[in-house]
Amino acid sequence: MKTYQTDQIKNITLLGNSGSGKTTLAEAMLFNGGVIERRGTIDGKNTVSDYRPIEHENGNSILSTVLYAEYQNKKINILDTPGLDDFSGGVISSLYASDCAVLTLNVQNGVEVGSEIHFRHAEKVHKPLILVINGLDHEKANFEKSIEMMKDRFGSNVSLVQFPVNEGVGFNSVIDVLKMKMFQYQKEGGAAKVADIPADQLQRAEELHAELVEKAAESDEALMESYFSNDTLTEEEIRKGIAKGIVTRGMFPVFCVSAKNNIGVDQLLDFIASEAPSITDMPPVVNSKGKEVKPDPSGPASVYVFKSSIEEHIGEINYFRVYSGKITENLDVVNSNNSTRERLSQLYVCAGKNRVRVTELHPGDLGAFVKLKNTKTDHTLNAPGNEWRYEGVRFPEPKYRVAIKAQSESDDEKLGEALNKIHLEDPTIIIEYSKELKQIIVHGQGEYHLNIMKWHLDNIYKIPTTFSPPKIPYRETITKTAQADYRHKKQSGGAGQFGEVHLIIEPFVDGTPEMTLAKFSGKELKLSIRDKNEIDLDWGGKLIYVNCIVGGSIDARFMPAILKGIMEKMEVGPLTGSYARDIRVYVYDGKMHPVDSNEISFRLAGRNAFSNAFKNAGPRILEPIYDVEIMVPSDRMGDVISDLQGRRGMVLGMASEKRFEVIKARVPLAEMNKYSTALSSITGGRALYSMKFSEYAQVPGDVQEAVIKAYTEEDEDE
Ligand SMILES: Nc1nc2c(ncn2[C@@H]2O[C@H](COP(=O)(O)OP(=O)(O)OP(=O)(O)O)[C@@H](O)[C@H]2O)c(=O)[nH]1
Ligand SMILES: [Mg+2]
Repeated sequence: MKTYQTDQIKNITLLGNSGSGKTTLAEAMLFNGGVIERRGTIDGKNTVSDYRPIEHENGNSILSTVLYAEYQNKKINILDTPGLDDFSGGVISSLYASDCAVLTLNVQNGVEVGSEIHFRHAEKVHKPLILVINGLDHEKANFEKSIEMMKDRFGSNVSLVQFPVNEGVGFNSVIDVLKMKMFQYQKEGGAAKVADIPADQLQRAEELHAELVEKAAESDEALMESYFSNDTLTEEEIRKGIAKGIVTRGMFPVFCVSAKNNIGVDQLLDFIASEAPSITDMPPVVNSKGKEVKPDPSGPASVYVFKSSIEEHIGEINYFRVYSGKITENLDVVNSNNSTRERLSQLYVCAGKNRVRVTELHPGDLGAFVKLKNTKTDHTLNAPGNEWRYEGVRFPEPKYRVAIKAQSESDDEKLGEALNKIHLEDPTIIIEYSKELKQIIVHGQGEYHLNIMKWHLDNIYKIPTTFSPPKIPYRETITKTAQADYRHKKQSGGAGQFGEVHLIIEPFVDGTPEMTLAKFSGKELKLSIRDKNEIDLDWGGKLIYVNCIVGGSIDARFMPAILKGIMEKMEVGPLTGSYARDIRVYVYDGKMHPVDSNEISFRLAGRNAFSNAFKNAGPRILEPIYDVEIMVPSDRMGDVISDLQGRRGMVLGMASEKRFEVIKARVPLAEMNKYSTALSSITGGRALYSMKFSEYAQVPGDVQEAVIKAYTEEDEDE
C-alpha cells in the first residue's frame, strides 16, 4: 500500500440502529475501494466486518471493526460499529478515533430508537455527521417519511444532497443536487453512469439545489456575501460551504443508497473522499501537558491505542491513531501509561481480521501493532522523552451486574484468564473479584451484553459457567452510644493471659467533636482525650480510635493490639457480617496483670468489648445508593417514574431536553437488579440511563429484617 499523507486520510465511524445496514454498507465500501473482489453478505456470514463467531451466530455486529478503503487517492478508514445499545463501548471508542460519523437509516423505518441514541453519541463528542438513507431497493422503502422524521428529530441542519429515483424494488438512480446530475446504476451496482436530470425531476432538483446552496452559504460569511450578490454559488463554493458546515455540525448532508445492491455507494465515497473532514479540519487534540498536538509528520511520534483485540494465531492486536510524527517499523517508543519501552516491530493496516503490512503511517491515520508487551486500550505511545497522554475514550459506566462462577472449580484459573481477555477486547465488561462478597462480579451494559459474554465463555473458551444474582455490598454502623467492658483471662499451665478493656462507642459524623462527658447506666464519666487515631477504612467511612486512658490502667504499648481486635470486628459486622463504618471508639479504662498481660490478651479483650458494645448501639445496615439518570421519551415518563418508586427510588428532578425528559433519581443498588431489561420493556427500548455510586444510607426497618433473615439462613447453609 502506498503511504498516505495526512490530508489524504479520512476516518469515519458508521453509526445507526441495528439492522440499518452499516456492515453491508462497509462491505460495499470495501468492494468499491478495491479491498475485496467479492461482496459478502450478512446471511452468507462472510462480510469482512462481521468476522467473529458470535457475529455469525447472531447476524449482528458485536464489537467495532476497523476497516479501510482506498478511493480516489484517499485512504478512508472505516469503523463499523454495533447498533445494539449494550455494545455502545465500540461506538464510543470508534467516534473517539474518527473525525466524522456516518449515520445510516433504514428507509423502511426512518429514524429508529438506535438512530437517535447514536445521533446523541455523535452530538456529545461534537463529531460531524453525514446521514445515509439505506435500503432504497426495498419494497417498503419510504423516503419521504424518513426525511420528515429526520428533520423532526435531528433538526433543520438535515440537508438533502440527493434524492432517489424509482424508489423501491426497481431503485437504480439517484439525483445529486450538488452536482446537478443523475447517477444511474446497472443491476449489479458499482460505478454509476452520469446522466442529465430528466425533465420530470428537474423542478424538484432545482428546489433542493437552491436549499442546499442557501444552507452552504450560511456556514461562511464570505460565501453569504457572494450568495447575496450573485443569487447563487458555484459548485466549488457550495462544496466549500458544505465542508465547513459539516465540521461545525451546521449541516448534516443526506445521501441515498442501497448498500445491498451497491447503488449510490460510489457517490457517497466520492463525497467522503472530497468533503469529509480530515484530522487537520478538526480542533487539535490537547495532550496532558496542556499543549495542542499538531498532526505534523515531522513532529515527535505519538499514537493513542483506542482498541485492542485478540485474534486466533496472532494474539493481541492494538489499534491506534497517529496524532503526531511518522510511525515507521522498528521505531522505539515509550508507553507513557506504564513507562515501559516498546519496539514497533510490525506495522499494519486492517480490514477486519485481514492485515496488510505497511512501512509508514502519517498523523490522522489508523493502524495496528501486534506483539506489544505492555500496551492495551487507552495507552499512549510516544517518542522517548515525551510523556504525553490524552484524555482518552470515556467508556460508559457499567449499569448491569451479575455474579459468575465456573461450574467446575478446576476451571477457576482458566475463567480468570478468559475474563481478562474479554475485558481487554471490550473494556465495558469489568471484572471485580470481591473479597467482601466472595463473588466474582461482572459489570456490563445490560443483560444481553453479559449473555453474549457467557456465550463466549461457553463456546469459545469452553468454560461452563453459572450466573447468579450479585450480592449487595452492605455496610453496618451504629445509631447510639453504648459501653462495654471485657476481661480476657486464661490460665493454662505456664504463663496465663490477661487483659481488660473498658470502652464506649458512638456513631461518628464527620466534623463532630469528641465527647468529654459520657453517660451510661446512670453514671457519668469524664473522658480526657490523650490521643486519637483517624482511620480511613478501605471499604469507605471511618473509624476513630480515641485513647482516654488515665493513670496508666492500660500500658500505651497495648493500645495498638486493642485497635487490632476492634478492626477484626469492623470487618465482620454483627448483623450480616458486612464491613462496619463510621464509628468512634473511646478506650477509657482497663486492667493489666504484671505477668500475664500481652498483646494477644488485649487484642481479644478489645475485640470482644467492641463486639458487645456494637450489639447494644442500635446497629443498622447501610446500603449503597446510586445516582441514576434516565433519558426517556415524554410519553413514557409516568411509567418510568412509578417503576422507580416501586424500587424505593427517590425522584430528585426532571428536565426537558430535546424531546426527551431527563429524570434524576436516587435508587438503592439492591433494587437496580435487571433494571436495564425492565426499563427497556417499559419504554420499548427508547430510554437510556446511567448510574453512579452516590453514598451509603440506612435501609428501612422492614428491609433490614429481610436482609438479616437472608444472611442468617445463608450462614446456616454454609
Ligand atoms: N433490502 C436491503 N437490505 C439491506 C440493505 N442493507 C442491509 N440490508 C439487510 O439488512 C440486514 C441488516 O444489515 P446489517 O448490515 O447487518 O446491519 P447493521 O446496521 O450492521 O446491523 P448491526 O450490526 O446489528 O448494528 C441484513 O439482512 C442485510 O442484508 C439494503 O440496502 N437493502
Ligand atoms: Mg453490523
